[in-house]
Amino acid sequence: MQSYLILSEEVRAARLAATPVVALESTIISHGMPYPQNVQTARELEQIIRDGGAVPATIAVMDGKIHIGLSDEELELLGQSPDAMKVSRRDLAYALSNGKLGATTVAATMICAALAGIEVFVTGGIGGVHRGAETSFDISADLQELARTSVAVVCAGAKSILDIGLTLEYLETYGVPVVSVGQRTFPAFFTTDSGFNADFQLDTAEQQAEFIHTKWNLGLAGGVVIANPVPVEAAMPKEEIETITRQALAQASDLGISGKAITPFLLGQIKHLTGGRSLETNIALVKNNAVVGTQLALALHHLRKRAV
Ligand code: PSU
Ligand code: MN
Repeated sequence: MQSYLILSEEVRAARLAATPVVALESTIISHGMPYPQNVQTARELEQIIRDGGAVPATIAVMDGKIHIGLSDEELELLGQSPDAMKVSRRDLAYALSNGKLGATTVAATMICAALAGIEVFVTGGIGGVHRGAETSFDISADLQELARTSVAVVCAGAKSILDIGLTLEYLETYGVPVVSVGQRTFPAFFTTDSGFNADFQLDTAEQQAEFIHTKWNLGLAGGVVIANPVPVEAAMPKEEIETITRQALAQASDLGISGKAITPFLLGQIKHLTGGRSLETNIALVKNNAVVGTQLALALHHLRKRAV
């Protein structure tokens, strides 16, 4: 299994020095943002993690290997490859056995992080139950992954392209705790308030670490959603996002787009319809998540040291 993994030099050194590592996904680089802002943001995220005292590991699939930590050239390659394969749990073995350039989703990044022994993963937003899922059956594989793979996922909630109420119901059924940071409500990516409460509010990294440590110590495998709202000054107006989301959903339905293409299509339309302003919000929220994720990784690390 380990033969599928290639660790960057920085991650290998972190291992030896027992420095905590924070995983980052790559779909955000290849599909989530335009070049060159995507590469620049990826580098800034990595630097935020270093400045916080941990080591970043951006995860992607290349040349038949899972890369845990990317070199500058690899980041650049991915940033200039909007046609990189979108790799979720289903696609991972195919992408590896066929030597594809693959950007990992939340689900696939969780799998790869767990294989590499990384407990904390920072992203923008998780996938979920799509609006109309009662007929389309479109439920992101991210949710099943959260149910089974023991990685804490720091995100800014889920976009309102999804049915957030049903997403939270699904997570409850599968025993995935949804923790909010600094507020009671579950955030909706571009906006701070989805209109639904998270399960638990835990504001400090120490509280979050204690909770996660207890869950896993009990033998309750599976992920935890750490939902960190976008900073208020960077949030988008709620009504505007709702209007744009409805437009994007109508276009997807007119064009008959479904399956794995739907999420990238909706994300792309939203970016287009907001005239690029959503990009600034997006960048601000992931950076904020990187800060919270780094603190969590350090707090978990300290807990473990105390425990042994
Ligand atoms: N939601 C976002 N931004 C994203 C994604 C979702 O706000 O970039 C990406 C993530 O990689 C996520 C994936 O794991 O889309 C979910 O796709 P699907 O719905 O096809 O499972
Ligand atoms: Mn889907």
